[in-house]
Amino acid sequence: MIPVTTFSGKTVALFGLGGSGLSTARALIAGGAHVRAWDDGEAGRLKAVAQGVPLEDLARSDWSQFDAFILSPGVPLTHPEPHWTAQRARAAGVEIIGDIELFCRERAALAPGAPLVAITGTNGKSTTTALIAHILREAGRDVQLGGNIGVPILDLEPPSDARIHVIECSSFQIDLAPSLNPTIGVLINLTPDHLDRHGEMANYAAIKERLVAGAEVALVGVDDSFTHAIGARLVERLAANPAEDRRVMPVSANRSLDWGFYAERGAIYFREEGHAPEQAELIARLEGARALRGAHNAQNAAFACAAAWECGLEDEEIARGLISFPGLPHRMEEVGRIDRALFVNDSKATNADAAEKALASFADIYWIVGGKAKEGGIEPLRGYFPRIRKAYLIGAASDEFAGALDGDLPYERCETLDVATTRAACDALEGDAATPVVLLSPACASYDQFANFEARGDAFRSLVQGLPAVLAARGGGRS
Ligand code: UMA
Repeated sequence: MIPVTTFSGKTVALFGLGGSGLSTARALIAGGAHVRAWDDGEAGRLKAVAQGVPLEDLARSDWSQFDAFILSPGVPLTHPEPHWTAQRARAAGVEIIGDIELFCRERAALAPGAPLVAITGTNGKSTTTALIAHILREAGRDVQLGGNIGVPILDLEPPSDARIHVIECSSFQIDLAPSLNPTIGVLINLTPDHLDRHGEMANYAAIKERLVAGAEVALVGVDDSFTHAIGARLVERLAANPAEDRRVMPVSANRSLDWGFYAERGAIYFREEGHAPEQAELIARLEGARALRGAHNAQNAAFACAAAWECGLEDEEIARGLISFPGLPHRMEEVGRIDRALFVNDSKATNADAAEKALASFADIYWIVGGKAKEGGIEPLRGYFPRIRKAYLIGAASDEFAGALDGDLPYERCETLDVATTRAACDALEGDAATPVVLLSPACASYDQFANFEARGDAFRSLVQGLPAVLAARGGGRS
């Protein structure tokens, strides 16, 4: 835990007693603050009481007594309308901040030079964050990994000069962290997302921009128009203010650059400004990096290489980390092999956009798809049908998806994941593909049959582990 000493002796209101709120309350109390916490839900309040966090119904509070207001990231700050607590805080002139801001202030007080790598973007930020942490750890660095990826930042070990904090930041968290100033800031990509919480794209992009604008080294994508514009703006600002000791480094996932880091033909390169193309340095090859298949992972890898390189790692250390990266659960996660067949759990793909990445990464796919359909269904995936041998439909979307596939792709209605897994495995093992892939990439939410996408992916993993016995009972894989 990182005790928050910067509010020692002060009175702080805190709202939202989920994972990050409870962690923040504990850290504030450990640092000597007087915390007054509340949550709309009883479950959070009960947990707080059990952990010795003092409750106060903030609707009845005198807000002039508070030195700060700590808000959980999931609670609306501005859109669709500010939560009532945010309105009360503003009316009383109390600053509204989150746990990342408390970390930044603690870092400034304790160890201002402590390395902080902060990662944001619309897609791929969890994989990139985990990959950076993995590469650094494999190279023997003392690494703390947390933030939006799941471990609240104040649950980590305190910052120090010899310890690197690698932190995933959501737009909600950046919005609550006005003094975020990472050593290395990473902005991977930007496409419209969370607009219900940010009103419009311009506002969402401006919030994301703050993470790199405050960084000593800003690693900024150039492959979409939003990040491209942000990078260009930063370059211009730094050119106009040479006294600012900051750098911008462009990163591309799909083309060589005049300078910066880029992925090209399965490898990651770095080209220094002013160097000729042939002088570009080969950092690492992606061949053999089994958890980094697909174009989207080339982007994640390019950023991770850039961040590790900026942390001072040697090329060989970076290459080793890429190869040994196990990947994140439920994201194109290899969960087994039976004979020639590979089994891949991509349960995190809860919409067509996400499923597209897995479909683009494999051939000879036996595709388990379905659940609670999203708007547009699987229509956007039609271009990938030639890669798919057969689809196995599960869940509430079965009728809709059968309609979309009819006449274009063989399919079978399986209703449940266990039936689909066995059917797909049998067909994959009986077919003539050299490396058939049984892929769970549902393009749907899981809620019709599972508590969440994690439960769906865990169920698939156990089904695959139990498959040899099931297949043996059916006669060696013959249905
Ligand atoms: N609550 C209220 N009233 C409200 C809204 C929420 O009382 O109007 C209370 C709930 O009753 C609950 C608490 O607030 O007790 C939940 O707070 P939260 O939604 O901020 O969730 P935490 O459990 O604190 O988790 C947060 C992040 N959640 C969100 O940003 C929504 C987690 O990111 C993060 O891992 C965690 O902090 C640790 O840093 C999750 C996420 O979905 C993975 N992030 C979004 C994303 O990735 O797209 C941004």
